[in-house]
Parts: sequence; structure tokens; C-alpha cells
Amino acid sequence: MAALSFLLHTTDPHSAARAGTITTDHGQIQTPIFMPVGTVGSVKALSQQQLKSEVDPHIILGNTYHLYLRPGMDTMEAAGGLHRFMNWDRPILTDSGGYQVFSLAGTRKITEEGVTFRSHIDGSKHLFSPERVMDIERSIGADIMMAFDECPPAQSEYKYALNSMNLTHRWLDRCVERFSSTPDKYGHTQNLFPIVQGAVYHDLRKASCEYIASKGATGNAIGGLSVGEPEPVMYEIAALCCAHLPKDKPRYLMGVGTPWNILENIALGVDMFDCVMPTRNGRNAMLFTTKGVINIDNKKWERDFSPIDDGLDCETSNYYSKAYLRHLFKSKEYLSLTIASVQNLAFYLWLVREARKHILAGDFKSWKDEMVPVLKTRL
Ligand code: PRF
Repeated sequence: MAALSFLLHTTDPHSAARAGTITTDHGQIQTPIFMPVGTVGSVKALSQQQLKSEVDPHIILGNTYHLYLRPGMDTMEAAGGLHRFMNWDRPILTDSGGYQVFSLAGTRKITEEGVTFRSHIDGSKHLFSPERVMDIERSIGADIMMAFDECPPAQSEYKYALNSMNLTHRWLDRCVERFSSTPDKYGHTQNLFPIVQGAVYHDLRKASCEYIASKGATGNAIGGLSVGEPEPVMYEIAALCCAHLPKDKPRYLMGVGTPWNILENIALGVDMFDCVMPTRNGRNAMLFTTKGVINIDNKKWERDFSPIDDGLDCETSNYYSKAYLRHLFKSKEYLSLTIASVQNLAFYLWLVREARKHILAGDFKSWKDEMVPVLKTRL
């Protein structure tokens, strides 16, 4: 079994967009790609069968923080890792908990050693250190393991951002050390992706990219964006990071974003994305479609018996009408959650597949410029 490899097919002549292929021991990922979030080992409201037949993602994401708290690593190892536990034979990426600890856990304390936090489930106390997180990610067995980082708030002062970035770099050294000295547990090769931090400060971001690149990892991630900064700032920092990260390795922008955020960041040179938005907003009656954004709760859809989105070849999007889905939401039916999540994920995967087609055809930039206003339309 082999470490992940990245084949770069084309770079768009009018932007920095790239089309590539990542090869892992669980199969290939055509980039640019969107990775549905399966936090606890389940993409919320979808079965694995529905996920494959209706959305067909090349890779999904799981969360170290959640899986560590429940079911716990004894059960995970007894199952033979997350692929076997959830019966998913395609690639999986695990986030390190660096971000979830900050957004979900109760009282937490950051020290050189790591982060002490209280579980959001039962209030119990835990320590995440870089070594501990590597051990947990080894037990989960994802194809791509994320390094343990600190994601500072967007409004961080320069001094806080500098210290935080340096801490993330020291934690990265410890992650690399632990990762390199522990074996793969389940027969396939795991990969460690480091994460660039540095908030909105150009010199910090550049220094972080250079530090991260010096590790020679098989792929690199950009963290600390889409955390409350204005959109133009996110694009500016993403562009800077793409310019300073290796060209021959995949670049992953963590936790981004809206459909137009995805197209704009593809244009800047990002290859991989994840976000809870399609599933979370879907469960809140917000639909992303090929014609724009729909709030299906709105009375205007009460008698609209047209398909949810006939621009997709997804069965669910064509099978049910807008009026019916609105009725299911009004009636608080579980099926509404499934239909909306399938629609939104099918749309996100369609979007990145279209982007890839246009990159390969050489007209990505003009297609993107036409597409962005459509995606932002409120129907
Ligand atoms: N770090 C990690 N996970 C993340 C982020 C980060 O900065 C973000 C920020 N958008 C989302 N998920 N480890």
C-alpha cells in the first residue's frame, strides 16, 4: 500500500484553478472536490447507500473530537477502524479536533502541552495533545489525518495570532514525530496534512506556508478562514496561501463554504473543500440549486409542483416537488431532512464536477464569472 499521490492534469489559463487526481489506498479523488461532513461517522440524514447512489462523493470527512468521545477508540479499534465500522470503502479524512474543541467543547485551556476541555456530551474532562490526537487518528484510520492546530478567531490581534501560529508549528513538529513513529493499523497507508494558520496577517500566513511546506507532506491545508472575516479578506488570504504552498501537492481549504466561495477559491488554486453548510442549512429548509437559493419554508412554494432541481441528474432532486418538500418541512417529517440534504450535497458535488470539466476545457474563468451571480440568486 502506498502514500497518497497527486497528479496535476491542467491549470486554467485565466485563473489559478487546477484539475487533478489524488490516489489513495481507498481509491481516487478527482479534484477540485467537495467532501461531505460525516462528523460522527454518518453524513447526517443519509444512509451510506443514498450517499453513494445520489451524491457519489469520492471522499467524506469524519471528526476526531466526536469519534473519540463516542463511541471511543476501544470500539473503533474493535470494529477495525472507521471504514469498516461505517462500511465505507472510499477515502475518509479526519479533522483533528483542533477546531471542534474551540467551537464545541465547554471550558477549555490551551497550554504548550495541548488543550484541556470538557466534553459537550457529559462534561467529562479530557486532554488533546498532538501525540494523543495522532494516536486517535491512527485508531480511526482515515486516509488523510489532519494535524492538531489552534484556529484563532478572525479578530485576533497580531501578537495573539503570531503566538498561536508558532504554537501550531510546534504542535505540527510533535504531530510529525508521532505520526512517523507509529504504524498504519489497518493495512492501508495514512497521510498527515499540516495546517497553515496566521489569521489575516500576510507576513504570518507567508511564514506559516513556508514552514508547512518544509515538512514535505503529501498534501497541505489552509485553516483559520471563514471564521468571521469579510469575504474579500478570505479570498486575499487564500490566494496568498495558494501562491506559497507547493504546486505539486493538493491544497485543502478547511470549512469553506457557500457555493460561490467554493468557485472563487477554486479560481485561486484550492483543490479540496468541506463544509457543514449543505447538510446543516438543508436541515433548516435552505436549498442550494442550479438556479439559486431557495427557502423552502416560504409560502411561495406552497403550490409549486415542479421538481426541486431539474438541473441535476440526481433522482431525489427530480422525484419530489418543491410543494411536497415544503409540506414535509411544515409537518416536521424526517424525510424532509433527507431530501434537503441529498439535494444540497448532490448540488455541491455537481458544482465541483462542473468546475473540473470547465478547467479541463480551458474556460473555467468565464464559466465561474457567469455562474457566481446565478448561485447567489434568492429564488
Ligand atoms: N482547523 C481545523 N479544522 C478546521 C478549521 C481550522 O482552522 C476550520 C476553519 N475554517 C474549519 N475546520 N483543524
